[in-house]
Amino acid sequence: ALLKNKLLNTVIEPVSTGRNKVTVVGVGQVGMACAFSILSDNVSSDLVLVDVMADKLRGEMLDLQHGSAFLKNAKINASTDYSATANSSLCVVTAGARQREGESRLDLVQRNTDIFKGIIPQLIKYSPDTILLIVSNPVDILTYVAWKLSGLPKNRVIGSGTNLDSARFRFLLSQRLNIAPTSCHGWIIGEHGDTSVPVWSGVNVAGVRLRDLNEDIGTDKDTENWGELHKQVVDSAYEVIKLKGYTSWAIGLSIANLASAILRNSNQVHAVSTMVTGYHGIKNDVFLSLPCTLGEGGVSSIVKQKLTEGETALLQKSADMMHEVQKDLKF
Ligand code: 6V0
Repeated sequence: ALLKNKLLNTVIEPVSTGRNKVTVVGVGQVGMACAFSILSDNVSSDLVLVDVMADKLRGEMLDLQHGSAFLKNAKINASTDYSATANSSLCVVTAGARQREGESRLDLVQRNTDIFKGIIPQLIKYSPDTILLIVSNPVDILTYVAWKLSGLPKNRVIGSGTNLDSARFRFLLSQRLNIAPTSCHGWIIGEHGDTSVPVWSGVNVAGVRLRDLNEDIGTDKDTENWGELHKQVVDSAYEVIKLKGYTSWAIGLSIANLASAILRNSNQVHAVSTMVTGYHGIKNDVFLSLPCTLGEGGVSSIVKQKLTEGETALLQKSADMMHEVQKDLKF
């Protein structure tokens, strides 16, 4: 008899419930930061990596597997074949080209749409009940592309959107106020990119609205120039890319945070990219970030933020721009 059979009396063959199985497509800087954050935060104990670069994929898998004893014994797999992803509760898509120095997110759109044509149908084939969490840029448009290619209901196709921009904004507020980021409340909505909208009308600490203390906050009239913080948020990715070549840790942490809300069915509110048709006067089918409750069904509701006229106008402008780009895309 095999040693294993001398050691163990089998009661049943182990079964996998697959309940918190997560697939990450793309094992570049962003995909690996997402995978690492998801594992080290114990968001999933069953992770599958997919990429087209077989050697890099296997190397990343082995490197993580060697750490599984420190990751609460998580199961870590990788394959270039999508059958390994079967029955994933969540699929995080980070595959695709990234911005080069000075390139905008929108410059990537057709290249990454073509890549998605090979990815999204495969994911859905093996996990028809999954939730898609799109990270590749330009994230809002690619979330629309993923929604189209997947045929999934809109609640189950989510873009990482401005969850990261909001975190950057809260960090910058925290630096200026010397209060922890989680105690500085502020939302960046709209496009994850150059036309994102800071909702200054709602920025608060402990319910005290900063606009009640400085009615010009966020405008050109403000002598303290708080509006600079939003400019810094918009420039964040460009600055980090210029300095280190890519961004990774913050997006990875932000994805683990979203994955946790979804898999734990927590109904946490996050600014994520969702279908916004009919909200804030937006008419076209576009995806932009609004504060959404996240759970095991994906987006279950959208918070009706009271936006000022100016904020609504900015959001509508983003929506028009998304639509302009989308209508020329070739599927
Ligand atoms: P990277 O390090 O070049 O990795 C991309 C990975 O995708 C590589 O390993 C490729 O082999 C893989 N890939 C390419 N084509 C396919 C395919 N058809 N199937 C499977 N895998 C494939 O890029 P990086 O990881 O830095 O960035 C990935 C994407 O994330 C880019 O589009 C970035 O712009 C985007 N980001 C999005 C952010 C957000 O907030 N939403 C933040 C940071 C980056």
